[in-house]
Amino acid sequence: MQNYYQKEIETASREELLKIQNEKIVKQVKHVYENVPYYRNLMDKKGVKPEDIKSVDDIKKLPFLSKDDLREAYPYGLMGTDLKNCVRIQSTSGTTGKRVVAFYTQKDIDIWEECCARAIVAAGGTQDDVCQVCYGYGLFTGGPGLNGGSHKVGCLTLPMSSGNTERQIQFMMDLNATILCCTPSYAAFIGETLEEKGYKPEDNKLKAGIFGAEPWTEEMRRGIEKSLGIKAYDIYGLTEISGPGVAFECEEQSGMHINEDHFYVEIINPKTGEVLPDGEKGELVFTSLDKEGFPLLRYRTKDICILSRKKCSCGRTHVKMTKPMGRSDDMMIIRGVNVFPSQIEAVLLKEGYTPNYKIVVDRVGNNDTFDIYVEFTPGQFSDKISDIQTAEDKLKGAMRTMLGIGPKIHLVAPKSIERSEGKAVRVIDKRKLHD
Ligand code: DLL
Repeated sequence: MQNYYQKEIETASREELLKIQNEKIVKQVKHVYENVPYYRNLMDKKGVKPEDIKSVDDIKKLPFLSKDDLREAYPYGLMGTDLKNCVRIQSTSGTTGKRVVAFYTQKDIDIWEECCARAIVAAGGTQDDVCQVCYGYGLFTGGPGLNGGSHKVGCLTLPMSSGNTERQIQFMMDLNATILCCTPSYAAFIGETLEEKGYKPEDNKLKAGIFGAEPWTEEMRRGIEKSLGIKAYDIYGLTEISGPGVAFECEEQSGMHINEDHFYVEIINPKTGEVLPDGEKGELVFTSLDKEGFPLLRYRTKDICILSRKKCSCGRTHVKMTKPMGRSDDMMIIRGVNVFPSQIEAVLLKEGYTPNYKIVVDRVGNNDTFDIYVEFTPGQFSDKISDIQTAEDKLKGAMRTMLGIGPKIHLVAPKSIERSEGKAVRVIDKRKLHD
């Protein structure tokens, strides 16, 4: 039997869906033009008026928004309503300078949680389930989003947040968790830990997992499914557009249905901005059709993927996106945290080092390793092990404060990191995250 959280809209015909989108976009553009001066300026510069937008076909006339705009308009410049109408902010993980602060009205939160509820039901969730949420709670959207979705479905919710694996396992076993929500790398780690403790997959009551927030492969999916004895479903989202639940996998496990009644999606050529047809690979762009607090239009995600409108056996009609196949910027996701090389550079300069460094990211088993090689400046150079250790620890602490995760620091002799004649290659990412 097929299960849906909101059957009517999840299985609406394309015509019905289009009608809803067309009605919403006309209202939304008018509202944004009248209430968000920052975006009104962009529209004026492009010579587009709200009257020019009569349907979603006209969206391509609108200007794009990028992370740079978000930074420029930080913190309140892209709000669509008075602060007093908002009830929550969420933010991207541990990033200074690049931090995105998104505002939500109660209606925004309800819709966001409904999107997460759709994902949970698509993974087989019902009110008989015990849903263990070990995404981080707080500013990160993972915990609050899935927590809200789990409540909406009526699952018994275990708001674990991330970390403390011993406790996660104890609760999972003692309280018979049936659905696990966390990053795929943490799911794999939980699986390994269970195995080390001598548990077999059939010893737990889990039946499904809802994993996202970072890239993962089909191979990793198979590993997690085997070690936990579950079906593992992908979920996608980003803070700017709401959080998890922008798109989610159904039982076909072959791409994620985008909640098109709330988010209009385009794929563009990241170099030219040209809109590409379904089936072509490009950058995902979202327009929120009914967000009140933070109503972004044509937001460039930097995530590269392909859309497909092939009929899905689950009965859902909403377009599917492939797993993100990479990014069109230099953002890395390490242990679930978004990291930009520019942040690392900022810490090095602040701590008195030169920006001669190399970042090496790898995956050992299912865990990300994160190493930064940094040159001592000639004045700081020491060959005393204790001095090196102290300096490495201090730099690691500064990195942790900036990034939210601590890399392993290797201080090396001045001028020992090779110089490049062209573009410096500072990041070596050895993980194979895309099939
Ligand atoms: O990661 C929201 C989220 C929480 C999604 C929990 C799923 C589950 P941000 O911290 O703003 O929000 O990071 C958004 O993470 O642009 C992608 O590059 C990446 N990302 C999110 N989901 C996936 C996924 C949350 N399923 C950025 N596969 C996005 C690959 C993903 N990458």
